[in-house]
Amino acid sequence: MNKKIGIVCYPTVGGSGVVATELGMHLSDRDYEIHFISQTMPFRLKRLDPNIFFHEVEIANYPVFKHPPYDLSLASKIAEVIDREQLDIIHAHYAMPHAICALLAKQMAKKDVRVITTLHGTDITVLGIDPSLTNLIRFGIEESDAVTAVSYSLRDQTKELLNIQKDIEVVHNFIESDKIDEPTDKKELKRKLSIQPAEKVMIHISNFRKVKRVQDVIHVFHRVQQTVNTKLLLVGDGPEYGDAYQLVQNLGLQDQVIFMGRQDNIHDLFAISDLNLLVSEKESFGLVLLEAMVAGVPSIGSNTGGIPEVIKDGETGYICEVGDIEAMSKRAIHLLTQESEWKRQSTLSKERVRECFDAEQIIKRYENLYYEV
Ligand code: GMT
Repeated sequence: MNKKIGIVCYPTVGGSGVVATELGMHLSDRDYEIHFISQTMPFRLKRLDPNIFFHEVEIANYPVFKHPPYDLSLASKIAEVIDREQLDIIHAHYAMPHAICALLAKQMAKKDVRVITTLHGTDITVLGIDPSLTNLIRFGIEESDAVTAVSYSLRDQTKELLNIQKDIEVVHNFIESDKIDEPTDKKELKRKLSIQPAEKVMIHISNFRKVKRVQDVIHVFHRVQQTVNTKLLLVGDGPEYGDAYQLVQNLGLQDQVIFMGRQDNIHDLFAISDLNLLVSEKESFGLVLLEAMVAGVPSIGSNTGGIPEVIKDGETGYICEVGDIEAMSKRAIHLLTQESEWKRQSTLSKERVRECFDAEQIIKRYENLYYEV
């Protein structure tokens, strides 16, 4: 048996939880013993695996607490699991509060452990610059035994915004690029969604937070559909859902935009899509871009954060400035009407994801780090 790793993450829908869960499952295949410590069972953790354990954090609730102290319960649970299961490493995903709780647990536990923190995005770009949290997050980073960031952009921002001297290793997010595709009956799926066989499909998948600029996606689509026979799939849910829905009504696009809510089977949706849009204000990586690439779907992304590290401009999609609806629409129309260019970029997308973001090589980077610390 290899090392014993405790993984602390947000279990619900969200890229950092997906990355943490996938990492744990890959490590268990490599004979590591994995202990997830979280509020609820990570949502992607569906399969039964004798090397994977889940430890639920019980939150102490008592009338004197105005807010039940989840963070302290988490730290206490991590310490308990370190000692009982004799963990070697705690890998905390997302600085707040996970890195800080892991460090507190390390001090409480009798067994010596190493703490690795992976920074994912808004833990730095939003929370890290909140004056009430900056010092705490800096502490979490400086005191961790090793720190990784999911993009060069996030590493540089962390160093600059928080004035960090410590080394931060960049380990990009990953995906299984050689997964055998389950046969998707594209025609049937399009028919079920009332999409004509010849119609093009644009897609946007997110948690519909302000930062994702879902309204820009709709404005781009509004322009594109004036030239190209196309439909838009909006997948996900979140605070901007209502406004997005209203905008679609106001623009008279209700017959062409399909709101799908949260969906599990993203692979099938990409199988019928021609173009993916991720035009966020801030985005440290954009995991959904990898899902699109695996399916051979080029993306239009905004020039922010880690997006330009994932999309190769002019090769696997296009990069446009944040909010530049006109440029995005032109690029989209170009890709949806120039079939040979679309095919070229579709092929390059599949190649790039295999070369640069394949789970096999990225998991090795994490394994090396575990041995280094
Ligand atoms: O930081 C967040 O907003 C949440 C986080 C999450 O849990 O989904 O998203 C971040 O981490 C993902 C996984 O590494 C990245 O793919 C996302 O780009 C990143 N989100 C932002 O930077 C807005």
